[in-house]
Amino acid sequence: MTENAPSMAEFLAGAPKNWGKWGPDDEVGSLNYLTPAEVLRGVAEAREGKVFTLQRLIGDPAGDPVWPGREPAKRTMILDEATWDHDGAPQFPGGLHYADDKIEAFLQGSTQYDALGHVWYDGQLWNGYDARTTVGGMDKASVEPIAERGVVGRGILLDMARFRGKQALDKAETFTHEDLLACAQAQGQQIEKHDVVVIRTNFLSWFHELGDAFYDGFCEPGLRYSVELAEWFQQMEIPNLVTDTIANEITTDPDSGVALPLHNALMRNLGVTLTEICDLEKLAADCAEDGRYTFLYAAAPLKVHQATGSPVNPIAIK
Ligand code: UVW
Repeated sequence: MTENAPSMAEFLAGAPKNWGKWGPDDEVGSLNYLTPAEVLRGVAEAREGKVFTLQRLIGDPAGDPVWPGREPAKRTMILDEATWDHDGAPQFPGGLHYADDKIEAFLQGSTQYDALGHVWYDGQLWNGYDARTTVGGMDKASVEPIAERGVVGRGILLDMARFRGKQALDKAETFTHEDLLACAQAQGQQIEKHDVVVIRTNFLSWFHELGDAFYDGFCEPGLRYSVELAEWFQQMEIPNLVTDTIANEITTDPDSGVALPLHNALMRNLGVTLTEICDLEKLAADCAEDGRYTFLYAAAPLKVHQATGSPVNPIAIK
């Protein structure tokens, strides 16, 4: 982190806010835009019955990319055939054997939804909730209300890697909403109001190519915060930003040195949920093949009490 970076509040001065728009008790923010009519607009995109799951494999033998400081999920076998196959092993009538396992995982570790209260500054979360409500578990703006309602609407894939003629975007490569619009135009589609915006960078393929060196000078590519960018999200009433990177934006703003400002501009200030570390490769290949980049997007994060986020396996249906 840059020593003399401005504070988040200074950096985001003039950024738009949606606080209070859905009442003083709201905890799902821009997901409110996904009304039943918007669900049906998404359903209309499911025309061929092709299903794509967007979750990365937890416990992938090839490794799990995670935000620095977090660890990949660890799965442990608790019961297997070796458990039952010795003297003194528990016996069930009829000779029942079964396998049990458990995972120990950061809820923000793999493909995940961020709760709106996941990030904050100046002691306030989304909608103005006091940041002390996070202590010991999220009393406000946790993932629970998001999981309770589910996320269903029209999704649009913006394949930024393909648009820029690259196998994958590079470290610290940035783009803006103008680039997203140009990408959509090149794909022959338009981003519409209330679309779930899904961005492919394929940056995590570098994780598999570089191994541990992936984290040297860690700086992901992605959207770069500006007031205009935040205003575009607000005017387009985008409910959800989904990407295949760990944190959905350039890790550190190149000029100011501020880390993850878009997290705050979108989640804290506008109530736009973030979905991170998706696998968009099969979906992107299909979109490139048939030239159709829109689909029904559906995601059901897990209902975890007071959690800051939740693993999820989003689905795109064309
Ligand atoms: C942080 O907020 C640090 O990480 P993420 O939103 O990518 O889980």
